[in-house]
Amino acid sequence: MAISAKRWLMALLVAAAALGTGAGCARQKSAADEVYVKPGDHDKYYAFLSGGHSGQVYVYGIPSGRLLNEIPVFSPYARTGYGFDEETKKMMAGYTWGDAHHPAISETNGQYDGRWLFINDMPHARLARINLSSFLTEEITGPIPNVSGLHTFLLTPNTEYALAASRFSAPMPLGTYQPIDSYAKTFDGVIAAMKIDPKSGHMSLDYEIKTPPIDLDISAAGKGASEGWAFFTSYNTELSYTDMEVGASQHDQDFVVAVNWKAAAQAALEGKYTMVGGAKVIDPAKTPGIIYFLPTPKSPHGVDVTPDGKYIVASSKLSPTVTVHSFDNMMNAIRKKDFDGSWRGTPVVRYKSTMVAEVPVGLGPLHTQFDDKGYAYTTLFVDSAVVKWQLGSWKVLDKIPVTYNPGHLAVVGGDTTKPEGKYLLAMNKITKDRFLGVGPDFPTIAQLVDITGQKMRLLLDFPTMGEPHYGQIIAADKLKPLRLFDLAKSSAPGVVHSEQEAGITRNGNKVEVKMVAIRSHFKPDNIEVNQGDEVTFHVTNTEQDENIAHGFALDFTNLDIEVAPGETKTVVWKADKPGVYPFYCSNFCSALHQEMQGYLAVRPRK
Ligand code: RUQ
Ligand code: CUA
Repeated sequence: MAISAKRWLMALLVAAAALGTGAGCARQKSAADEVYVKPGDHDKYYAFLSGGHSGQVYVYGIPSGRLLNEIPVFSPYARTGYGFDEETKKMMAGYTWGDAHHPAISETNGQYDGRWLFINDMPHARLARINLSSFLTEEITGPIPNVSGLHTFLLTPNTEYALAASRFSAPMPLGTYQPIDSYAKTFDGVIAAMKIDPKSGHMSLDYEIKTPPIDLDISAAGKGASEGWAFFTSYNTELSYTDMEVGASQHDQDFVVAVNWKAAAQAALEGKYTMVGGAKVIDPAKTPGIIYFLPTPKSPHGVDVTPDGKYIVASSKLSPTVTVHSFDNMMNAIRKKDFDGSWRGTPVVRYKSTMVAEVPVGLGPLHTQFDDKGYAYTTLFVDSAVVKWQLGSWKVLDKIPVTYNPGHLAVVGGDTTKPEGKYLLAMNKITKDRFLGVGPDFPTIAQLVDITGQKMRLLLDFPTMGEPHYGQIIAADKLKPLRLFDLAKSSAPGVVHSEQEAGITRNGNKVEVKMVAIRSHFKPDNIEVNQGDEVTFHVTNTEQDENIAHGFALDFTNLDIEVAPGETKTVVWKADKPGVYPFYCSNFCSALHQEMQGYLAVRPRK
């Protein structure tokens, strides 16, 4: 008995060992293992998420979900003094907020090239460009003429253009009064083509295309097979201007607007435009071949183009389907003039001719991204889920609940010609019960999902800042972040390269201070001016050691900047009130950081 019991135990141990090496090994890593980045290790990906009406862009490490940086774009940011110094103040042009929706990393051959990140400000119709080496905002355009509510824009596959569109139609040029009830006759929609300089990234307006007063919503660039085209969803083909939730939801179909941007650029070159509000505006009714309407069910929101460029996928807010249009079919229909009439001079392509599938994804589809294996992923706002479906078979394969009500989603490279797959990030609108309470304003939430297997698998929740609308995820090795500014090469206004060059000069009542900040003092650190003087400080951090930033904060004023190693920033201050103003380094930099201080004395007017 004893022996057989022993044997039985042995057999059990052998079986357990076999399980350990066989079936045990095939066991999936836990979600915690997969997102854990151990201290000192780095994340494999960057995620750039917009901050909505915070006006900023937030940078996260993926898969850890760690918040790495806030990049100020449309709103001032005291931490770095963005919006406080002369250069960024000028860029912001007096605005102190923006509503940042759709970040877009610059592309070469339809793939993220890691040079710049562009982002829109809807209410002021501006675009901004962040340098992805310095992670600083380098450019903000002025409001783009004739555009009201710049909700969507796209980058063409080689970053030739940013095509931006108006969500709100308005009389052109902006500033023109028309009675609101003349909407259908006197309001216009606009698609604006901002040309991007390939070297500097600088944006300038090339041409615009007029559309009927529909609400242009979301857009995607054609690529591969469809390069040269761009696609915009629209709602409100009803031309409603009041009680929109009812008025703009009447039609069974609205339009995807297909734009041949290369043909439009050519038409602009040939002078086929009229100048309106300082823009070359092309009227598609007078210049055919530039835009076409693709009927698409029920107030479509997101539109996305498959990695090969062959299909255009539109998500219908008010129908439980995504509609797939074939680009080839569209081109054939255009060639054969297979139209369902026209609307305001623009051909309406026959729906049955372009549509190849209505994929029954579920309720409230909003946005789609793609992976590297021929699958598509669509967010369902109403169902609170992400759905996986297959290109070609158009079959729905899997559905994962997310918490709650997702808007956009991002797959690594998921809108490019070469998605990486691997992860999907759902950006959800409602958090409810997912985090510790922090008062009635809940943090927003992103959820990281593993998409390498047949079934999607939730890995991680993390809170997001502001309201992320869209985000893009790029492999970390595609970016080469700058470590410091090269002081020797700097020609910034007022730069000094050593303490010998620092000093104070006066010209009438204008005082110019060229100041050095270096561990752990300012030079000069005692400054005397007269009441009424205008004082310009150029503060140079002459350090050439990584990660040693200094601050310059002047007490009792609105003046605070942070200066990175090798950087110079300029601030201007009017010495209105006599007194003695301490200034200090506001960024902890050294053991004697607390000694890094000085005085500015303002002598009273005699
Ligand atoms: S939108 S939730 Cu501003 Cu991008 Cu679709
Ligand atoms: Cu410099 Cu603290």
